[in-house]
Amino acid sequence: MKASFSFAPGSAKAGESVKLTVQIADSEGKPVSDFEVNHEKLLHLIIVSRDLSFFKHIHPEYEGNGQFAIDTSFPAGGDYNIFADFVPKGGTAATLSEWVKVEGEAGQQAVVQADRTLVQVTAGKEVELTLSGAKAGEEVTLTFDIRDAQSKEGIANLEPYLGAVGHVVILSADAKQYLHVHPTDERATGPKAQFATVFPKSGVYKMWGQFQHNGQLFTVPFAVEVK
Ligand SMILES: [Cu+2]
Repeated sequence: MKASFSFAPGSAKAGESVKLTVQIADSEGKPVSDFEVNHEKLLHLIIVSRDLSFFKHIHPEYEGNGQFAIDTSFPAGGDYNIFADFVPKGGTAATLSEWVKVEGEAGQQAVVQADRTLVQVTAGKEVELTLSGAKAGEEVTLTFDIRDAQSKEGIANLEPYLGAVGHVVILSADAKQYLHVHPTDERATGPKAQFATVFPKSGVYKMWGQFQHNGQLFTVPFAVEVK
């Protein structure tokens, strides 16, 4: 299977809205036109910059004949990796990716480094990440502990996002490994949200946890080192 990404009209420029079209086709180039609903959507698109400092998770509209489209924008010029995550009808989950170029002035590029402390503050929330282990090839439980940043009180009324307590995307620092992550209890509402995954190899991985509270979606990034 193949996912092809294209921009209308022709190219994407930093800071400008552009129509991104995704065409899903089989190995013979025929459109794949039936999809299973997975996490409430037919297609999940993850877009990251080369240095993984930029992350976007969006859901294009299905236009039929294996084609999806959405209006989106990019903050700076440079290379972006787009991942299409979907389940063809009767098939197994697929993640297909491609690098695309965005015109315009490049942003500053940083090396992906493991965080020294796994606490992040965003959107009025303080989120602490704990890993049950950090060894390649072993199942690891990721626990996100979500508190109010001011009162430090645990938030126990998280709302479902994409049908579960949260959604986590993990990429290796070179963006070559896209990890599938599953909530251990989809119906949890906080303050703890737990997920299980397996890191395939040693190295630095970046992850983004996405949660919803009071109707507001928030995204917390973490970078961890796996031995
Ligand atoms: Cu999604």
